[in-house]
Amino acid sequence: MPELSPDDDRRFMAATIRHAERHAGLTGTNPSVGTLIVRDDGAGPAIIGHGVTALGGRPHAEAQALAEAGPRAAGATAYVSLEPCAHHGRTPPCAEALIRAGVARVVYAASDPDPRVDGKGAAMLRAAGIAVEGGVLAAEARRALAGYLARVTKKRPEVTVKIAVSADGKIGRRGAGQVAITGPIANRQTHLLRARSDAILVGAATVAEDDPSLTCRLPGLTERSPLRIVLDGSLRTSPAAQVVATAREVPTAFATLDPQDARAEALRRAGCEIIACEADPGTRRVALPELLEDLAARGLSTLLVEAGGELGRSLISEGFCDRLIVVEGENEIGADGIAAPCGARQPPAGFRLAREFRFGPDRWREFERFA
Ligand code: AOF
Ligand code: ZN
Repeated sequence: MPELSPDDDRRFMAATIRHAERHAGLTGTNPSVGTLIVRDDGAGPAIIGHGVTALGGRPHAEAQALAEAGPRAAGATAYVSLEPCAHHGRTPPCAEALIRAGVARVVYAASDPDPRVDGKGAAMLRAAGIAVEGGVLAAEARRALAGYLARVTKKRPEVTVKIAVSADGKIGRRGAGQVAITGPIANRQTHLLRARSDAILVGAATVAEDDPSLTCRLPGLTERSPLRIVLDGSLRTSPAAQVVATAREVPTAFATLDPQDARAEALRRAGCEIIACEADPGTRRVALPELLEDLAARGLSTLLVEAGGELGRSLISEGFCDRLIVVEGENEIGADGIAAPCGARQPPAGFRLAREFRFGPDRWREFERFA
């Protein structure tokens, strides 16, 4: 069988990572992993099996790709975006399935930090005489797996802070309620971002000011509205707020310092969950590190923060913001506007531009933290 070249490896791994994106945000606490089985019978390399971690997390990607490839997997190359697992979970180890299928070579992108895997998957494959190559397009795969990797290695979710800023760098106008800054295309993109996140966090000030619903309203994805969390240390949110009024349809939680308060009881009766938080000893406000740790312990891997100025600023300055999305509209708000925590073109120190799109009149910029 002709050998696959390093160029083939990168090309098929890129396709594997793209394939894994299909179930991003839909696999529970499991990462969405992709697998392609490729063989070349002389007419050039061809994909004979493909798999992505199933909705909810199981079966894993490899099992599905191998099932599709059938006996032709023998002698083929398997591309996997994450090191194949080595543990007996609710399914037998994928490394074992690859060995049993007789694949000749396994190429994977990112290593799996889960202590039950962590190199053991690769070792099992090598011990069975399979050629194993790790680290192919590792950075791309790590980006796609960022939520899972943050939860396992940093014990906190991956945090994306998203802000919409006007052309003059404002996020709204005090006392004016919701101010439209971005247009329909960028707004749909925001809803897609919500659908792929495990939870959305906003500050109580944003709820008081904008009264947002924070749901995903894309056709076909409305049931993908993530958990809404309002950071409200002293529970000042009005029971008439939209997030409270719809708490029985869309899961909603309040992160507070006063879980025993009568207002907490009223929110519970309205269907909200109350998350008891620790206070930061200096500011006496909800301590963000502990809250993030608590969310990760609940199995949340990706947190989208639709930030007002202050919460965004705190997350960025405390080093918890992994990805910053700034959507810049074309209109100006004026001198009475609320200043954004950062500029749309000039990211905070330590961030660099990763991707940029135009959505109608709006500019969507994604900055990622480096170092
Ligand atoms: C793979 N392929 O498609 C995925 C993997 O609870 P379990 O038994 O499903 O195991 C969860 C762990 O499996 C998870 O922490 C991660 O290490 C790995 N995910 N591994 O070989 C896959 N989704
Ligand atoms: Zn597995």
